[in-house]
Formats: sequence, structure tokens, C-alpha cells
Amino acid sequence: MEQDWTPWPEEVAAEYRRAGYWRDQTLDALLREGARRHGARTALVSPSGRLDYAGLDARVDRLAAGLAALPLHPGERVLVQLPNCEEYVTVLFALLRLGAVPVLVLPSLGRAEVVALARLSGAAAHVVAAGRGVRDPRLLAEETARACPTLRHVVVAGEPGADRHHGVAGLAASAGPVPEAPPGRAEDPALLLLSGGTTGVPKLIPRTHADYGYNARASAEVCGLHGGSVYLAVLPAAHNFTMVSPGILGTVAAGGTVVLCPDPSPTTAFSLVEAERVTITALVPALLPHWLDEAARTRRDLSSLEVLQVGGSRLDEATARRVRPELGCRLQQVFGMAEGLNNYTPLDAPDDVVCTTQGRPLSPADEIRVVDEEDRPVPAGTPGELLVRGPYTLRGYYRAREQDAARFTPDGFYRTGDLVRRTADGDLVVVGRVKDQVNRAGEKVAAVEVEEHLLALPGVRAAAVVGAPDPHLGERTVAFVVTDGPCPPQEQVRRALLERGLAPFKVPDELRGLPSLPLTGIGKVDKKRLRELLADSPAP
Ligand code: J2J
Repeated sequence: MEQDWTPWPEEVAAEYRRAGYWRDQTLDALLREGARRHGARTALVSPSGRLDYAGLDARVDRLAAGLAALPLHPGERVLVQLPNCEEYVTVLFALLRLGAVPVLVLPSLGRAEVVALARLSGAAAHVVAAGRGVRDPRLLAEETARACPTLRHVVVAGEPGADRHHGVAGLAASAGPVPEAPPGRAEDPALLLLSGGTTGVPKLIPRTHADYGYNARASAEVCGLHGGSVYLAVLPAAHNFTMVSPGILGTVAAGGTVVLCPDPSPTTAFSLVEAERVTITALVPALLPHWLDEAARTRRDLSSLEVLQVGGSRLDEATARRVRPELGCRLQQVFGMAEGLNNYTPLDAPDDVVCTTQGRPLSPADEIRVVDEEDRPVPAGTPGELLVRGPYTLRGYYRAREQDAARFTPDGFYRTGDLVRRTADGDLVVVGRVKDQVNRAGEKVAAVEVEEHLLALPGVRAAAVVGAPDPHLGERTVAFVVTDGPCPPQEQVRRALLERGLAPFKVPDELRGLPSLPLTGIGKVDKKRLRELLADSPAP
């Protein structure tokens, strides 16, 4: 059978081992070590309560035993689609402990995406939260299972919705033997992350225990985490940013405390910052103005906050400059990607660097190239596409050999699709993008995916999706459509797309009818021209 993923070449892997980047350790060992070294320290705070390291580790053992008894086997993939709740962390570590492979699915994804991910990964189980009404995730799990015969189990955080559902609480009451992942798996995929994507079907990113563990430990170090650090997870835990930059795993690696924020509103977050003496948290730029407003309005005690990380999309300099005076903490810009490379502005960098660059690579072993359209290196200071290779950047997507050729160079560099410029000091500035993607408030929307859904609607003959600058979202999604007859009302299209199972954040914010789409000389849709059209006639 052809391999599902592309490992690093053996001589490169040997070097990463020798240099100590990669350890012969699975990710759940981070928690095991924490329990051994400082068992009584608080590991996790969530609306369900507090767990110390020993308690969390013991809970994870029991849950791993319960999941193994389902049965769930090492190597099997499991869709984890949960909000930021205690079960997110216990289920994740339990799966890692038994050697099953979590697929981190955003809670906001709809049926279309979840079914595609279940099929691509051949998932054996789907973990969801109990909810209410037509949007109850348990119903989504049922639908997904019907469309995907490999799905044998539905596991529910909260009340199981049907007899055949398994509650996380019930599984965690297991008295069965604690499974241990088969040895020698450190360099196998530990989990699968969702790629921002540029294709019609979503892509999955395999991250190994060794590479992801390094990402977590090294990030914890550059972000200055220690046993007294308190990390507030505001963004969805399924985001790579929240998981490993340094996020939940980096905090566990440092022996700190993870506090889960059940919703991203500044009101909820500020209460938790105050109550738990949070020292570090991470936001997308779209959330930052709300935090600044709330801080001015409410005067909550944010004095414990030392570092505010902002990343995921472009942060403008003026807003960046407001962080220190208005929130009283340091700003750290983070330019990362689920595919691997993380860049951070150094904590001790002058304000000018912190507010005008997106940071520098995490690892001395990150190899960076900035190239022109012919893959030739450009001089420092000139914008070009960023290519990267290194100890925690993938060498190929999961089960996507054919698509890999377009996204990797023959010598293994990942084409980020980001246009960057390198300063004389080696800091990166993100200046644009060559990939066909909309970055909507930090959530990535592949234009092609939305276009395919639009084309499937009756009467739509052609469709093209582009991002337009937006004061609140950074970018909003605009769809140009050519239709038989008059362009349908936007609300009708919105409902039809949701009906098709598209996630709400991917539904176009604006719809414009055109008699035909502008084409380039070689007959491709001219998206540059479409963006110019938008600039000429902005939204009302
Ligand atoms: C401009 N664009 C940025 C930034 C990401 C840490 C932080 C973010 C992500 C993330 C992540 C940007 N300025 N500061 O995984 O670990 C855009 C780029 C990039 C894409 C990756 C992490 N930070 N971006 O955002 O996989 O276009 O990861 O290639 O969701 O977001 O998106 P994603």
C-alpha cells in the first residue's frame, strides 16, 4: 500500500534527532512528565472545573482505556469536533495515549466539509458536543456516519443523543487496563490538522509526535513560558495557533496552566484573565479592536497579562501600537501555519520591530527561501514567495500525493503561498498572498471550494470568489456569479449554501452578478480585474 504521508528523508531525520529537535517520545508524554514532576500543579481550568496534572493524567488514562474498549485501535483516525471544553483536552490526550490519530475539526464546519474529512481520513469515530436544535452537533455526527461507512462510533461530550452514542463521562469511568501506544511511534503522524487550503476538497496535514512535540517545546521557550505561566485559549482549540504556538501543548510542556475560554468575547475572556491571573493569550487581529474597546470601557484588572500574541492574518501597525499603552502588556506578532513554520517577534525586540514585522522563524533549523515566480531567490528586502523546510514543516499532505507536486519543490520545500519581504535583521514582513484563498478574520477560505458549491446551485453558470478589504474582518468574501436570468437574492444563495452543508464562515459576505467573468490572456478567470472592480465600486 502506498504510504499515506511523506516522511522526512532518513538522513534529514537523523540530523533532527542528533540535534535534539526530535525526541523519541509521543505527545502524551508531555502530560505524563508533568504529572510525574509537578502533579499537584493546576494543569487545566474550564467551565467543568479544575484539574491538576496528576488528576488530568489519571483522567486521560481512564478515558484512553474506555476508548480502547469501544474498540478503537492504534492508528485509527478520530474526528475531534469540540468547542473549548475540558473534554477537548482529555479526549485529545487519551487518543494520543492509545495511539489513535485525532483529526482536529473546527466546531463551525458544516456537513459538506465534515463528510469530506471523514472520507479522506477514513475516520473510525467522531467526537462531538451535545447541543440543541437543528444545529445540534450530534445530528451532524449522525448524518456524517450515514455518509461515511468507516465511522463506527459517535462519542459525545455531554449527554449522548442516542443509545448507540458513547458519553465521554461514561468512557472515562472505565476500569479497564490503560492502553499504552505501541512503542517506536514518535516519528509517525500523531494528529491531522486541517489546512487553510486552496483546493475544492479540504486537505489534511500530518504532524508527527516528534515534530509537533518540538514545535510545542520550542514555542514555549521563545514565548518565555514556565511553570507559573497561565495560558488562556481564546481561539478554537482546533487551530494550530491555539494548540502549539505555544498554545495548549506548549503550556503543558512548560508545566503551566491552560485556561479554556468557552467563547471569544472579551467579556468572558477578561473575567478569566482577572480570576485566573492569565499571563499570556492569543488572538486574531479581528478580535483585537474589541479587546481594546472593552479594556477602555470596563477597566478590568488585566495586570497579570504579560504577553498578547496576535496572528493568523495581517495586523495593521496602528492597532499594534495601541497594545502596550492600552492593555499594559507586550505584543507578540505570530506568523504561523498549520503546515509548520512559526515566526515570532522576539519578546525583547524594540516596539518598532514588534509592531511592523511578523517575526522570525522559531528554529535555527528552519530553512527559508524567498523566491520569484521562477523560484529564484530575490535579494533581501524584495518581496517574493516564502518557501520553507525544517524540523516541524510537513513534506507532503495526507493522502494527497498528486496535489503535493504543486505545493512542494522537488527538494522538499513547502510553498506557503505567502508573499513576504525579509528585513536586514532577518525579520519577515507579510506583504500579500499568491494562493487563491480569502483570510476572513483569520479563518481561511479556499476560493475554489466556495466556487464549486456556487456552481452546483441551479442557474449558476460561472462563479469566482475573491477577498475584499474589510474594516472588521480584515477581508470579506465576495462572490461574482454569472447566472441564467437575474442574479438571485443574496439571502437565497446563503440559505442554499448552508443547506449544502457549507460552514457559515465560508458563505460569501457579498454576492455580485456579472454578465460574464473577465478572463486573462490564457483564459483563466482574472481575479486581479475582479479585485479592481471591487475597488472601483465598493460595497454600499
Ligand atoms: C499575516 N498573515 C498570516 C500573520 C498567519 C500561529 C499563528 C497563525 C497560524 C495560522 C498558525 C499571519 N500575518 N501574522 O497556524 O501556529 C496567514 C498566512 C499563512 C496562513 C496560515 C500558528 N499568520 N497568516 O494562521 O494554517 O497566509 O495558521 O500561510 O490557519 O495564515 O493559516 P493557518
